[in-house]
Amino acid sequence: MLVSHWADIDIEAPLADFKERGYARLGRVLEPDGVAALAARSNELMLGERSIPGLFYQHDSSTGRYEDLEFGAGWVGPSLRYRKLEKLELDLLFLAWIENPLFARIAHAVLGRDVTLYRAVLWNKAAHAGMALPWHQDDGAFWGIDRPPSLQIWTALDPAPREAGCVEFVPASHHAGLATELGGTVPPDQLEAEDAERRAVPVPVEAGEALLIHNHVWHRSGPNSTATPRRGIGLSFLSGDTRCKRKKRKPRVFHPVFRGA
Ligand SMILES: O=C(O)CCC(=O)C(=O)O
Repeated sequence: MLVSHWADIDIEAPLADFKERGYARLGRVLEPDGVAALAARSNELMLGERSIPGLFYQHDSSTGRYEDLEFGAGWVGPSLRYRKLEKLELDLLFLAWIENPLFARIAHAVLGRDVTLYRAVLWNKAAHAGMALPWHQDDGAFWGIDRPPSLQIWTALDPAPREAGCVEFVPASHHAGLATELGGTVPPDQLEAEDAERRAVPVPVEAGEALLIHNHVWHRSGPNSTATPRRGIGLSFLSGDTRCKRKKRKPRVFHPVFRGA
């Protein structure tokens, strides 16, 4: 599925951008047959044509508003309007993509020899649907880990122009760390203070392109007003020594990746 010239892809320039701005374009990394296979697999999973025990589902809200999302409902029947699917590593086709040698090179460069997977998510916005995901950061008390995560790699399975709800960033916002201890959604007073609306940079991509996303960079995405879905695979990696801090339930043990690389 990976482009054949992967070993020649320069990762230094994207990694420098990632460090400086909190996000970077990696360019086209997934071949069209891989795009087609992973997109088809995404739909099979959403339509229940293939079922994988342990896969996590969250459907779009009926109003299309993020605030109205129903948490904990999981699988609610066949629908192409699931907002996200998590634990993609349970699916062998997705796992093959997650563990590709280009991502291994990048993850080792950023995180060291031992790398684990915090989450592997299908971010889906159905045609003429999907919701506005507000400005947020991917860390904080809710993530329950003992050190800040940094590296996420997002791969487009469809063209994601602005109208389809491409991911947008406030460049360099990651340098200030977490906006709140809890993490997640950035509060309105901070958005205003930092002039987020004016500084927002939409990053449209073609199917098969990938982005590096720092967990702390402020990012968001809009609804999809186009006639095609907008699907992306978001992978969050951790350094292998990161531990889960949760106490109420058994601490999570993160899935090791790139052991062979
Ligand atoms: O794909 C999206 O719309 C959101 C992606 C995102 O927030 C993430 O990867 O952390």
